[in-house]
Amino acid sequence: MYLRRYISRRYISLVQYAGAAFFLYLLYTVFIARGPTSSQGFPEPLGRGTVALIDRLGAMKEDYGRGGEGYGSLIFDLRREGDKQKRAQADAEMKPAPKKPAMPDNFKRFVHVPRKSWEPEEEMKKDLLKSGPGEHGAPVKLDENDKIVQKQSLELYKANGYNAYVSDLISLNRTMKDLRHHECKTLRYLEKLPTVSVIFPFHEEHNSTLLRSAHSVINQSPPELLKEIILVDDFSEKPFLRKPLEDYWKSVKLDHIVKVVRTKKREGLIRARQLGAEAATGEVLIFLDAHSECNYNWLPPLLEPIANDYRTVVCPFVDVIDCDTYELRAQDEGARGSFDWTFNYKRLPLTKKDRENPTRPFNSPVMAGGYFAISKDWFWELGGYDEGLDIWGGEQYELSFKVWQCHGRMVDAPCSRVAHIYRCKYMPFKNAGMGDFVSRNYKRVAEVWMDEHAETLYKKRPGVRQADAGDLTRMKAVRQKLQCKSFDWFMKEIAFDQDRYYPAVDPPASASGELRHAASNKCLDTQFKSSGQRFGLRKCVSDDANGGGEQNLRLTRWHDIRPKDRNVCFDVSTSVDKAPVVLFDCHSMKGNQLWKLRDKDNQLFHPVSHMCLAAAADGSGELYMKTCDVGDNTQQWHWQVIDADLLNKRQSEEAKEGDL
Ligand SMILES: *[C@@H]1O[C@H](CO)[C@@H](O)[C@H](O)[C@H]1NC(C)=O
Ligand SMILES: *[C@@H]1O[C@H](CO)[C@@H](O)[C@H](O)[C@H]1NC(C)=O
Ligand SMILES: [Mn+2]
Repeated sequence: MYLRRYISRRYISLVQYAGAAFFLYLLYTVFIARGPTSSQGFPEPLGRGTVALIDRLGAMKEDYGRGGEGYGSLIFDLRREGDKQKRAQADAEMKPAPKKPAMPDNFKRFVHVPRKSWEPEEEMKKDLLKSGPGEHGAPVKLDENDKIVQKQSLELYKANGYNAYVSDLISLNRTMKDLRHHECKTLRYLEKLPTVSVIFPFHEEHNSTLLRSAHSVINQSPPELLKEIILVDDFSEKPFLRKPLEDYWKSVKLDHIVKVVRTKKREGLIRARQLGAEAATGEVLIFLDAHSECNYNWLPPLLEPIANDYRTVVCPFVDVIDCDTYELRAQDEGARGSFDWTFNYKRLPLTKKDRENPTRPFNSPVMAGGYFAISKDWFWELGGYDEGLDIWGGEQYELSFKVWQCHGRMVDAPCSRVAHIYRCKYMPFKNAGMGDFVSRNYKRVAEVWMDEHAETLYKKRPGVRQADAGDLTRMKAVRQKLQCKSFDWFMKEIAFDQDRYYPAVDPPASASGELRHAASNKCLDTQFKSSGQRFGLRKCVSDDANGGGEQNLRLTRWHDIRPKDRNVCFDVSTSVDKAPVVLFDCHSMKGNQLWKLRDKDNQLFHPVSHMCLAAAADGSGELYMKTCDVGDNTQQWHWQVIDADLLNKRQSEEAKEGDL
């Protein structure tokens, strides 16, 4: 499931560019930068890729009643700061007046706070001495020959979508592997920061995993910042999750921090989060899934941008807890979040500026899932979540669009890292009899926030157009009241490069149609396989119209190869002889999915592995990679149609692309 997708590193341009970036960065630190950014940043190549994101909790429909109250915000009074005000006035005369950022009174107190290091150095030293299963994020492997263990673990696996048997073997206070960029440890943050309520919605979560999620928050958070942890039980039936859960927190004398609130019926993830937010008393709300572990010093980098401007929403980097072994590992080193026009969550590369400093928070158009920090005031000014959204789906778009369009900002904070278990193999929760709730949710988001761009979504997903969105009055009133900007502004200013990677209209292909194998005279056929699967050759449809298959392929503007009208790409992730070729979700960012058509030799060259696409001489079996050899007809391919001008133009430009 979690094959790492390496993105190509073009070392030469990188070195040239590193020099330039360093020079710019020096200018930046000398003339512009204020605050704690003391690190010198060399740009990183594009991060490793595009693992499927946050899984979801299923639940039953029905409305959760109350809406959030809006808190009026006060305009921050600049008059007492004479110079600043004069400067602001001068600026205002230069430019058309931007909307003044409102700042609620209670965050004024952070304006002149000095900075300090929040590194938990003593705890980290003590942690080094600990040993045991899973400590320091190490994997736990079960005895494959022990039938009883295997049977019990399979049962727990099926019930949870992760190996809960392994979870039970690991300390509830296990130590973490520090995955942060080393420069994070040198940063200083405001010595006073707002207080926090951490909200964990859950449904039938496995007990040790749930308890570890809360313990990790307690262990990794300065006590003065952690106001409370709110466990929102969405109508679970497991006996432990009832009274024993509350008794547990009393027994470890942490019930003054950990609170349990319960829904009265199944509400789904979105309304469970909302219920947690209503119960919260901290100044900042942090939403996490109940199968998470926080890493060292995760709070200050999440909170400081909010203390500076309460309308900034901050997301941590989300790392991976392996669903089999509970091993902790990095997912990637950052990318901006976005979407394609069928509303799949997608990633966009960091900009040059983002890469100048690997510790500095960067703008992200769309949050990855349910991991974010937001000031309570801002959350309720935005009306909280749209409670008309059922179960899951669309809520990350709803919140992200309204944060940006209503004069807020959303950033990812590289120095704040939280690990998440991506469920795998088994999906324990079913969405019984709910109909197409995802289309309904998407329609609500599109109708309220996307203006004329909704039409593009409806064209690509006709089910959304047909869905009944229901009453939108409450969310439309929020947009009206906050005088939010247009979706067109969002697309032009924030998701400005999305169209380049995930366009509304596919640009013409450089080569297309059948791809005929010279040795066997058969055609490459992806056979409607899905992401992660291999494929092979079949008799060409043009030779035998009764044959069927999926042989209409495209070599695209992103230099990847996709079956027509699908968003899966030929992907190679190793460089050994006979390396398999699989279909994998397209990321439009080259790397493992980059192909170069050597049209003189009829080869399809894969620069990352430095090998060529091949198949057995008789056309049997699956495709694989082979050391390139011009005379070898098992690696020669003929496209049905080649647009030679377009191909040459794109391939010669390829080297220059990718650095925004
Ligand atoms: C989890 O619940 C089971 C009973 O369902 C219990 O035996 C076990 O001790 C619990 N684990 C923890 C960590 O409390
Ligand atoms: C974990 O740490 C907490 C203190 O944060 C302590 O009360 C609890 O007993 C510890 N639990 C285990 C299983 O070590
Ligand atoms: Mn999850």
